[in-house]
Amino acid sequence: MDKIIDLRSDTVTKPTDRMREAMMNAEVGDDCYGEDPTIHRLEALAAEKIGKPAAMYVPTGTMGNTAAIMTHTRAGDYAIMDAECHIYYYEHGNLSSLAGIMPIVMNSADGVPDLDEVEAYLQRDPAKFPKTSLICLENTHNRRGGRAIPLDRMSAVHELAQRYGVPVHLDGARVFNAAYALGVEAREVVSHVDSVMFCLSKGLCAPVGSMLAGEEDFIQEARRARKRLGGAMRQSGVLAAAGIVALTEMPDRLGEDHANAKLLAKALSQFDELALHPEDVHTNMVFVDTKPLGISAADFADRASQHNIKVSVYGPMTVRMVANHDASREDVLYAAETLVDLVKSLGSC
Ligand code: TLP
Repeated sequence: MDKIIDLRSDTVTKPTDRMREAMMNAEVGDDCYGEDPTIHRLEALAAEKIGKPAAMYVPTGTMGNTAAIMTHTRAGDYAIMDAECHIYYYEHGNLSSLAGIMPIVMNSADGVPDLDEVEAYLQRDPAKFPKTSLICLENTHNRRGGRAIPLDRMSAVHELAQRYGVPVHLDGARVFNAAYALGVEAREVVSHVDSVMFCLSKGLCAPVGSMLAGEEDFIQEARRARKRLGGAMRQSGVLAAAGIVALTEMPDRLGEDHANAKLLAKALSQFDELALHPEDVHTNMVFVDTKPLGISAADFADRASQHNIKVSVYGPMTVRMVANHDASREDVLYAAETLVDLVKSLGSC
């Protein structure tokens, strides 16, 4: 196969023809004057789809999360989150360097902090201890296997947080994948949090952009945080036009990616030593532990790339593959077959 099959992430997806066409024809204005009609349309559509009163367009998911944290908290406060969450693990300490937050990281199998542990922080006397002013969740949870967190796990955290008047922010970069896997509307997932960031530029294929959604006054304040972060843009309607196509046309096809990920996992599950269980693949991500193969993740990725398959090195001994729009069923079948041969050739399984 000549084509490069890129399974490193769903972020590698290119804009569809319909997106390119919409971008070409987008009506634009200066969004810093509030004059971009396409941005207005995207923000209204996003708010409506996600079931929150208001939404704001941001260039990246990282900026959306950072703006949310800056808006919900004050410097010196605690924010509670999972140790493997994107905000803590990948966002270059923005929560501390830009929002002045002390992260309290907790560990759990599914990425939802333990309620008793959370409550112990919420009960601390704010006169003596830093105030816990935010709890962050992630759904789907990237580093926990692309897991779709069940709604009762989210609502339990939300109910507890509400009792103490503390908001919950969701890193919902892939909230439409979560909704698809749970068989509910995205707005239902988001009904268990106060604010959400979700990405248009991952499985939904937009070239750029994410949304931050929440109450009107929260979003109004978050616009100031976005400005401080340098994310207030001018004729950004040209990008938002692709975002509108992403939101209207792409969520319903995410099931194809989930089925392709499952196919890949099923093929590799024939090797008992890999301990890869297809039922643990909830959405579009497949993780492979390369340790039983006796090679590093980088070595595995290198060997896969010799067969035109790109995978992502997710840890010294962990490889991640993400099914996405730009890798067809045929491509994934080829990748599955090739990776099975690769594993066999290593001879340790
Ligand atoms: N995730 C990327 C990498 O940064 C790891 C990927 O390939 O998965 N939240 C979650 C849960 C994410 O997975 C990501 C990107 C973000 C936020 C950040 O989005 P961007 O890249 O738009 O800042």
